[in-house]
Amino acid sequence: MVHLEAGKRDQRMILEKNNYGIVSVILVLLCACSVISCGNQDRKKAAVPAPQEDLILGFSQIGAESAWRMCNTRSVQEAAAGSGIQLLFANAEQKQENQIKAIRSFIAYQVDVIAFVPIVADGWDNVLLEAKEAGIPVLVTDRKITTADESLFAGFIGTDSIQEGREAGLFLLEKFRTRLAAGGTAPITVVELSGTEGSSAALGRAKGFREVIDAHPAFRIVESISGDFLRSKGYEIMQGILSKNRNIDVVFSHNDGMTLGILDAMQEKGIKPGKDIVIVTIDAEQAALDALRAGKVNCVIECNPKTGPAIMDLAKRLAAGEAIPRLLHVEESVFTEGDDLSAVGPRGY
Ligand code: GYE
Repeated sequence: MVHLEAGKRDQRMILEKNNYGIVSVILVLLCACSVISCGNQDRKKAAVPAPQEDLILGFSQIGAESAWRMCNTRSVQEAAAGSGIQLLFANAEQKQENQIKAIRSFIAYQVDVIAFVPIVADGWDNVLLEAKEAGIPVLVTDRKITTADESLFAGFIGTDSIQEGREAGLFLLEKFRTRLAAGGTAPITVVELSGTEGSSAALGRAKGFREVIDAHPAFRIVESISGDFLRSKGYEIMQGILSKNRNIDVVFSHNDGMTLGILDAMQEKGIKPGKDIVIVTIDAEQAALDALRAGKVNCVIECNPKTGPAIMDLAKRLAAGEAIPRLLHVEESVFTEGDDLSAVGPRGY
């Protein structure tokens, strides 16, 4: 037995007493949890709907890579608070393995519903099967997954990335209508800054864009590089491209975050974005609308981050054992340089 000075002994006693206190609290909590989760488990096994007033939603978010993402997070958190739903929120800091860990902890905690934003499309079947076996319905939000078993999730709410890509292509057909009609030999050179590799947002935007411009051989994509939806990478990549090639007609950027970095890099090189080079971007953050008004970008395609209230409504329906629509695409607009933007209010992100 280590001999301690009086003071220390008293302290240790207190600690031990406290330890005992803490230990007993933890024990009670564990019992409570196991009772709750047993209760939840039994209720789920018996497919008895969760009482709405104490609905627990586990939400796995990707991270905080853009103003868009942070608005999406706020929308979810505010909507949960506003509808009395207990939200277990996990920020995965851009890592799929963290999302899988978070979903597993939601299953262990026996939440009533799980919702998540899949950072990439592939690799979810195992953990979603675990949720299914635990009787917990899963809602996929914002980005889509690819799966061999569609029954692993109850439904999707979010953006139609393919349509966003098409809108970008359609704007360019209009913008270069005269040049296309003239049928000149000089290609219209396009640089694409794409989003997170393997994400449905990047895959869809790239696919929709090519669906439109591939029908017009005058367009030539000379570079397509992932900037991971980050402003810093948008800046770096554009700096690199401009140091070796200035013969660029168009930049198609998969999100406003990267676009803001691109504008910085261009202006540093004395290039006038929106004039010397046509810029098409997606998200419709406030900064992008401001750049459109200032003539620094030519087309902004909205991607709506404010899905919180709809997610809470779907979570309640799932917890009540109701079926939900398999696919819900949110309403989105397109803003172009020719539009009267005076009626467009503050974006909130
Ligand atoms: O466009 C971008 C964010 O998943 C649709 O992710 C979303 C995208 C959005 O980083 O800003």
